[in-house]
Amino acid sequence: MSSQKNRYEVYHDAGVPCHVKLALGIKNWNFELLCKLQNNLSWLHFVTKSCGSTKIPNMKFWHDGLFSRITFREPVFIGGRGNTSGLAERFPTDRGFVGCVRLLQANDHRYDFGETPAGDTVKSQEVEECSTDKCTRSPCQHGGKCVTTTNSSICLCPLGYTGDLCETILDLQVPSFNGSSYLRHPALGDSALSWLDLDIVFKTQSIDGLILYEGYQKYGSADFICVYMIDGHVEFTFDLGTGTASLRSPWTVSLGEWHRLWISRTGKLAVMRVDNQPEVQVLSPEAFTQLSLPLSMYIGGVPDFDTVPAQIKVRTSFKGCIQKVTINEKPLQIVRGALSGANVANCPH
Ligand SMILES: [Ca+2]
Repeated sequence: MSSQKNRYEVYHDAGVPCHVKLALGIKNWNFELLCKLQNNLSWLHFVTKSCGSTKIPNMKFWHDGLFSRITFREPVFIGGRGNTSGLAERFPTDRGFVGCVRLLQANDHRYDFGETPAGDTVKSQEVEECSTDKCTRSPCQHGGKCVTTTNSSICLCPLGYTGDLCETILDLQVPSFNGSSYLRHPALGDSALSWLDLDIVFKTQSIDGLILYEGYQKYGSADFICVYMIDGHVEFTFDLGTGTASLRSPWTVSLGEWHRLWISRTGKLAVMRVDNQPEVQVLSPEAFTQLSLPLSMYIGGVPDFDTVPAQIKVRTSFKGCIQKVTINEKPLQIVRGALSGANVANCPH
Protein backbone atom coordinates (compact mmCIF):
# COMPACT_ATOMS: atom_id res chain seq x y z
CA MET A 1 0.00 0.00 0.00
CA SER A 2 1.36 3.45 -0.78
CA SER A 3 0.11 7.00 -0.67
CA GLN A 4 0.75 10.14 -2.61
CA LYS A 5 -1.18 13.14 -1.39
CA ASN A 6 -4.71 11.87 -1.08
CA ARG A 7 -4.46 8.97 -3.47
CA TYR A 8 -4.01 5.47 -2.27
CA GLU A 9 -2.98 2.64 -4.52
CA VAL A 10 -3.33 -0.92 -3.49
CA TYR A 11 -1.34 -3.56 -5.23
CA HIS A 12 -1.96 -7.20 -5.20
CA ASP A 13 0.46 -9.11 -7.33
CA ALA A 14 0.27 -12.84 -7.87
CA GLY A 15 2.17 -12.85 -11.13
CA VAL A 16 0.36 -10.12 -13.03
CA PRO A 17 0.11 -6.64 -11.54
CA CYS A 18 -3.30 -5.24 -10.98
CA HIS A 19 -3.96 -1.78 -9.61
CA VAL A 20 -6.80 -0.07 -7.84
CA LYS A 21 -6.76 3.67 -7.38
CA LEU A 22 -8.89 5.39 -4.80
CA ALA A 23 -9.09 8.95 -3.61
CA LEU A 24 -9.41 9.03 0.17
CA GLY A 25 -9.66 11.70 2.79
CA ILE A 26 -6.57 12.94 4.56
CA LYS A 27 -6.56 13.15 8.37
CA ASN A 28 -9.45 10.77 8.72
CA TRP A 29 -9.25 7.20 9.72
CA ASN A 30 -9.92 5.60 6.43
CA PHE A 31 -10.99 2.14 5.59
CA GLU A 32 -10.63 -1.47 6.17
CA LEU A 33 -9.22 -3.51 3.33
CA LEU A 34 -9.84 -7.19 2.96
CA CYS A 35 -7.77 -9.02 0.40
CA LYS A 36 -8.63 -12.62 -0.25
CA LEU A 37 -7.43 -15.30 -2.59
CA GLN A 38 -9.94 -17.88 -3.64
CA ASN A 39 -8.95 -20.62 -6.07
CA ASN A 40 -7.69 -18.83 -9.13
CA LEU A 41 -9.74 -15.75 -8.42
CA SER A 42 -8.40 -13.07 -6.23
CA TRP A 43 -10.42 -10.15 -5.11
CA LEU A 44 -10.06 -7.06 -3.10
CA HIS A 45 -12.85 -5.88 -0.90
CA PHE A 46 -13.03 -2.39 0.52
CA VAL A 47 -15.23 -1.48 3.41
CA THR A 48 -15.56 2.10 4.53
CA LYS A 49 -15.44 2.86 8.20
CA SER A 50 -17.93 5.23 9.70
CA CYS A 51 -15.23 7.55 11.04
CA GLY A 52 -14.01 8.46 7.56
CA SER A 53 -15.97 10.90 5.44
CA THR A 54 -15.05 9.21 2.19
CA LYS A 55 -17.49 6.69 0.89
CA ILE A 56 -16.05 3.85 -1.11
CA PRO A 57 -18.38 1.28 -2.59
CA ASN A 58 -17.63 -2.34 -1.95
CA MET A 59 -15.53 -3.60 -4.83
CA LYS A 60 -14.51 -6.93 -6.13
CA PHE A 61 -11.52 -7.29 -8.33
CA TRP A 62 -10.21 -10.25 -10.31
CA HIS A 63 -6.78 -10.63 -11.76
CA ASP A 64 -6.28 -12.66 -14.89
CA GLY A 65 -2.92 -14.22 -14.11
CA LEU A 66 -2.10 -17.89 -14.31
CA PHE A 67 -1.07 -18.53 -10.76
CA SER A 68 -3.54 -19.42 -8.11
CA ARG A 69 -1.39 -19.32 -4.99
CA ILE A 70 0.65 -16.70 -3.30
CA THR A 71 3.54 -17.45 -1.00
CA PHE A 72 5.30 -14.88 1.15
CA ARG A 73 8.78 -15.56 2.43
CA GLU A 74 9.72 -12.04 3.41
CA PRO A 75 8.56 -10.29 6.56
CA VAL A 76 5.57 -7.98 6.31
CA PHE A 77 6.49 -4.31 6.09
CA ILE A 78 4.08 -1.65 7.29
CA GLY A 79 4.44 2.01 6.44
CA GLY A 80 7.58 1.69 4.36
CA ARG A 81 9.31 -0.75 2.09
CA GLY A 82 12.22 -1.72 4.28
CA ASN A 83 15.04 -3.48 2.51
CA THR A 84 13.33 -4.48 -0.71
CA SER A 85 15.42 -2.54 -3.18
CA GLY A 86 15.25 -5.48 -5.59
CA LEU A 87 11.59 -4.67 -6.15
CA ALA A 88 12.14 -0.96 -6.72
CA GLU A 89 11.08 -0.90 -10.35
CA ARG A 90 7.82 -2.61 -9.53
CA PHE A 91 6.86 -0.03 -6.91
CA PRO A 92 5.75 3.31 -8.30
CA THR A 93 6.74 5.24 -5.19
CA ASP A 94 9.87 5.33 -3.09
CA ARG A 95 8.24 7.20 -0.25
CA GLY A 96 6.99 5.70 2.96
CA PHE A 97 3.54 6.14 4.39
CA VAL A 98 2.90 9.23 6.54
CA GLY A 99 0.05 8.73 8.96
CA CYS A 100 -1.31 6.26 11.42
CA VAL A 101 -2.23 2.62 11.05
CA ARG A 102 -4.29 1.28 13.88
CA LEU A 103 -5.30 -2.13 12.67
CA LEU A 104 -3.85 -4.70 10.36
CA GLN A 105 -5.40 -8.08 9.99
CA ALA A 106 -4.40 -10.76 7.51
CA ASN A 107 -6.68 -13.76 7.32
CA ASP A 108 -7.39 -14.39 10.99
CA HIS A 109 -4.21 -12.88 12.35
CA ARG A 110 -4.57 -9.47 13.89
CA TYR A 111 -1.14 -7.89 14.08
CA ASP A 112 0.02 -6.55 17.41
CA PHE A 113 2.22 -3.54 16.63
CA GLY A 114 4.21 -3.99 19.83
CA GLU A 115 7.75 -5.31 19.82
CA THR A 116 8.48 -9.01 20.08
CA PRO A 117 8.14 -11.19 22.06
CA ALA A 118 4.82 -9.70 23.24
CA GLY A 119 3.98 -8.11 19.90
CA ASP A 120 4.62 -8.94 16.25
CA THR A 121 7.12 -6.19 15.40
CA VAL A 122 10.57 -7.64 14.79
CA LYS A 123 12.22 -4.35 13.95
CA SER A 124 11.08 -0.78 13.55
CA GLN A 125 12.46 2.57 12.60
CA GLU A 126 11.10 6.03 13.38
CA VAL A 127 7.69 4.80 14.41
CA GLU A 128 6.00 6.56 17.27
CA GLU A 129 2.65 6.73 18.98
CA CYS A 130 -0.05 8.12 16.71
CA SER A 131 -0.39 11.72 17.86
CA THR A 132 -4.08 11.95 17.07
CA ASP A 133 -4.94 8.91 19.07
CA LYS A 134 -2.81 8.68 22.19
CA CYS A 135 -5.30 6.41 23.84
CA THR A 136 -5.03 3.58 21.31
CA ARG A 137 -2.92 1.57 23.69
CA SER A 138 -4.97 2.65 26.70
CA PRO A 139 -2.16 3.03 29.21
CA CYS A 140 -4.49 3.57 32.16
CA GLN A 141 -4.47 0.90 34.83
CA HIS A 142 -7.21 -0.45 37.09
CA GLY A 143 -9.94 0.30 34.59
CA GLY A 144 -9.01 3.97 34.20
CA LYS A 145 -10.54 5.69 31.20
CA CYS A 146 -8.16 7.30 28.73
CA VAL A 147 -9.21 10.69 27.36
CA THR A 148 -7.27 12.56 24.68
CA THR A 149 -6.48 16.23 25.04
CA THR A 150 -4.85 18.49 22.45
CA ASN A 151 -1.31 17.16 22.80
CA SER A 152 -1.57 14.24 25.11
CA SER A 153 -3.84 11.94 27.01
CA ILE A 154 -5.00 11.76 30.60
CA CYS A 155 -6.37 8.88 32.63
CA LEU A 156 -9.63 9.28 34.49
CA CYS A 157 -9.10 6.95 37.43
CA PRO A 158 -11.94 5.01 39.00
CA LEU A 159 -12.73 5.52 42.63
CA GLY A 160 -9.96 4.30 44.91
CA TYR A 161 -7.10 4.79 42.43
CA THR A 162 -4.92 7.74 41.61
CA GLY A 163 -1.71 8.66 39.77
CA ASP A 164 -1.04 9.59 36.15
CA LEU A 165 -1.85 6.04 35.07
CA CYS A 166 -4.19 5.22 38.00
CA GLU A 167 -1.39 3.03 39.35
CA THR A 168 -1.73 4.03 43.03
CA ILE A 169 -4.28 2.41 45.33
CA LEU A 170 -5.91 4.78 47.78
CA ASP A 171 -7.58 4.56 51.14
CA LEU A 172 -9.68 7.66 50.79
CA GLN A 173 -10.40 9.70 53.89
CA VAL A 174 -11.10 13.32 52.97
CA PRO A 175 -11.44 13.48 49.18
CA SER A 176 -9.47 15.90 47.10
CA PHE A 177 -10.67 16.92 43.64
CA ASN A 178 -8.30 17.99 40.87
CA GLY A 179 -10.57 19.69 38.35
CA SER A 180 -11.36 16.53 36.40
CA SER A 181 -12.77 14.58 39.36
CA TYR A 182 -16.27 13.75 40.49
CA LEU A 183 -18.19 11.49 42.83
CA ARG A 184 -21.60 10.20 41.78
CA HIS A 185 -24.16 9.57 44.51
CA PRO A 186 -27.69 8.20 44.57
CA ALA A 187 -30.42 10.68 43.68
CA LEU A 188 -32.03 12.75 46.41
CA GLY A 189 -35.31 11.79 44.75
CA ASP A 190 -38.30 13.13 46.64
CA SER A 191 -36.40 13.57 49.91
CA ALA A 192 -35.98 17.28 49.15
CA LEU A 193 -39.51 18.00 47.88
CA SER A 194 -40.42 20.62 50.48
CA TRP A 195 -37.18 21.36 52.24
CA LEU A 196 -33.47 20.91 51.67
CA ASP A 197 -30.71 21.73 54.12
CA LEU A 198 -27.10 21.56 53.00
CA ASP A 199 -24.07 21.93 55.25
CA ILE A 200 -20.74 21.70 53.42
CA VAL A 201 -17.16 22.09 54.65
CA PHE A 202 -14.70 22.66 51.84
CA LYS A 203 -11.34 24.10 50.88
CA THR A 204 -10.92 25.43 47.36
CA GLN A 205 -7.73 25.91 45.35
CA SER A 206 -9.49 27.72 42.52
CA ILE A 207 -11.92 30.61 42.22
CA ASP A 208 -14.16 28.53 39.94
CA GLY A 209 -15.49 25.02 40.23
CA LEU A 210 -18.60 22.93 40.69
CA ILE A 211 -19.07 21.61 44.24
CA LEU A 212 -22.43 19.84 44.18
CA TYR A 213 -24.97 19.30 41.43
CA GLU A 214 -28.15 17.40 40.86
CA GLY A 215 -30.60 17.95 38.03
CA TYR A 216 -32.05 18.13 35.36
CA GLN A 217 -33.65 16.29 32.54
CA LYS A 218 -33.63 17.84 29.12
CA TYR A 219 -37.00 16.33 28.33
CA GLY A 220 -38.83 16.39 31.60
CA SER A 221 -38.63 18.15 34.90
CA ALA A 222 -36.25 21.10 34.90
CA ASP A 223 -35.63 20.89 38.64
CA PHE A 224 -32.01 21.15 39.67
CA ILE A 225 -29.70 22.33 42.44
CA CYS A 226 -26.13 23.49 42.00
CA VAL A 227 -23.51 24.73 44.48
CA TYR A 228 -20.35 26.13 42.97
CA MET A 229 -17.47 28.57 43.16
CA ILE A 230 -17.44 31.41 40.64
CA ASP A 231 -15.01 34.32 40.62
CA GLY A 232 -14.11 33.43 44.21
CA HIS A 233 -17.72 33.64 45.44
CA VAL A 234 -19.89 30.74 46.50
CA GLU A 235 -23.16 30.48 44.60
CA PHE A 236 -26.26 28.34 44.95
CA THR A 237 -28.65 28.14 42.00
CA PHE A 238 -31.83 26.11 41.97
CA ASP A 239 -34.91 25.60 39.85
CA LEU A 240 -38.21 24.19 41.10
CA GLY A 241 -39.49 23.87 37.53
CA THR A 242 -40.58 27.45 36.88
CA GLY A 243 -37.27 29.26 36.53
CA THR A 244 -33.98 29.61 38.33
CA ALA A 245 -33.08 31.56 41.45
CA SER A 246 -29.52 32.25 42.61
CA LEU A 247 -27.72 33.18 45.79
CA ARG A 248 -24.20 34.56 45.91
CA SER A 249 -21.95 35.01 48.91
CA PRO A 250 -21.44 38.74 49.48
CA TRP A 251 -17.67 38.31 49.75
CA THR A 252 -15.16 36.03 48.11
CA VAL A 253 -13.68 33.17 50.10
CA SER A 254 -9.94 32.63 50.56
CA LEU A 255 -8.16 29.87 48.66
CA GLY A 256 -6.53 26.97 50.52
CA GLU A 257 -8.48 27.43 53.77
CA TRP A 258 -11.47 25.57 55.17
CA HIS A 259 -14.87 27.20 54.77
CA ARG A 260 -18.33 26.27 55.91
CA LEU A 261 -21.45 26.77 53.86
CA TRP A 262 -25.07 26.49 55.00
CA ILE A 263 -28.00 26.46 52.62
CA SER A 264 -31.58 26.06 53.72
CA ARG A 265 -34.41 25.96 51.23
CA THR A 266 -38.05 25.66 52.28
CA GLY A 267 -40.61 25.76 49.49
CA LYS A 268 -39.68 28.72 47.31
CA LEU A 269 -37.41 30.41 49.85
CA ALA A 270 -33.67 29.74 49.98
CA VAL A 271 -31.22 31.14 52.53
CA MET A 272 -27.43 30.85 52.35
CA ARG A 273 -24.54 31.73 54.65
CA VAL A 274 -20.82 31.22 54.19
CA ASP A 275 -18.61 31.33 57.31
CA ASN A 276 -19.43 34.54 59.16
CA GLN A 277 -20.53 36.45 56.08
CA PRO A 278 -23.98 38.07 56.04
CA GLU A 279 -26.88 35.77 55.22
CA VAL A 280 -28.44 36.08 51.76
CA GLN A 281 -31.85 34.89 50.62
CA VAL A 282 -33.98 34.59 47.50
CA LEU A 283 -37.44 33.45 46.41
CA SER A 284 -37.89 31.10 43.50
CA PRO A 285 -39.96 32.70 40.70
CA GLU A 286 -43.46 31.68 39.67
CA ALA A 287 -45.70 29.01 41.06
CA PHE A 288 -43.83 25.78 41.68
CA THR A 289 -42.75 24.97 45.22
CA GLN A 290 -41.45 21.40 45.09
CA LEU A 291 -38.02 20.10 44.25
CA SER A 292 -37.79 16.63 42.78
CA LEU A 293 -34.40 15.28 41.88
CA PRO A 294 -34.55 11.86 40.26
CA LEU A 295 -31.06 11.79 38.76
CA SER A 296 -27.69 11.06 40.35
CA MET A 297 -26.15 13.68 42.61
CA TYR A 298 -22.59 14.75 41.80
CA ILE A 299 -19.95 16.01 44.21
CA GLY A 300 -16.86 17.88 43.01
CA GLY A 301 -17.72 17.86 39.33
CA VAL A 302 -19.63 16.12 36.58
CA PRO A 303 -18.35 13.86 33.81
CA ASP A 304 -20.03 15.99 31.15
CA PHE A 305 -20.96 19.66 31.51
CA ASP A 306 -23.45 19.35 28.66
CA THR A 307 -25.76 17.84 31.26
CA VAL A 308 -25.57 20.99 33.40
CA PRO A 309 -28.03 23.75 32.47
CA ALA A 310 -26.63 26.79 30.70
CA GLN A 311 -27.73 29.09 33.54
CA ILE A 312 -24.81 27.70 35.55
CA LYS A 313 -21.99 29.87 34.30
CA VAL A 314 -19.19 27.83 35.82
CA ARG A 315 -18.10 25.08 33.44
CA THR A 316 -15.23 23.53 35.38
CA SER A 317 -15.08 20.95 38.10
CA PHE A 318 -13.93 21.67 41.64
CA LYS A 319 -10.27 21.92 42.66
CA GLY A 320 -9.79 21.36 46.35
CA CYS A 321 -11.05 19.23 49.24
CA ILE A 322 -14.54 18.53 50.53
CA GLN A 323 -14.46 17.39 54.14
CA LYS A 324 -18.10 17.21 55.05
CA VAL A 325 -21.49 17.24 53.34
CA THR A 326 -24.64 17.04 55.47
CA ILE A 327 -28.00 16.82 53.70
CA ASN A 328 -31.17 17.32 55.72
CA GLU A 329 -29.20 16.69 58.89
CA LYS A 330 -27.83 13.37 57.66
CA PRO A 331 -24.07 13.22 57.12
CA LEU A 332 -23.26 12.04 53.60
CA GLN A 333 -20.64 9.31 53.26
CA ILE A 334 -18.83 11.35 50.65
CA VAL A 335 -16.53 8.59 49.42
CA ARG A 336 -18.01 5.35 50.72
CA GLY A 337 -21.52 6.34 49.74
CA ALA A 338 -20.54 7.12 46.16
CA LEU A 339 -21.79 4.90 43.36
CA SER A 340 -18.84 5.78 41.16
CA GLY A 341 -16.27 8.46 40.68
CA ALA A 342 -13.07 9.50 38.99
CA ASN A 343 -9.74 11.09 39.87
CA VAL A 344 -10.45 11.52 43.56
CA ALA A 345 -7.37 11.53 45.78
CA ASN A 346 -6.69 12.04 49.48
CA CYS A 347 -6.70 15.62 50.67
CA PRO A 348 -3.18 16.59 51.71
CA HIS A 349 -2.92 17.48 55.40
CA1 LIG B 1 -40.48 20.92 40.77
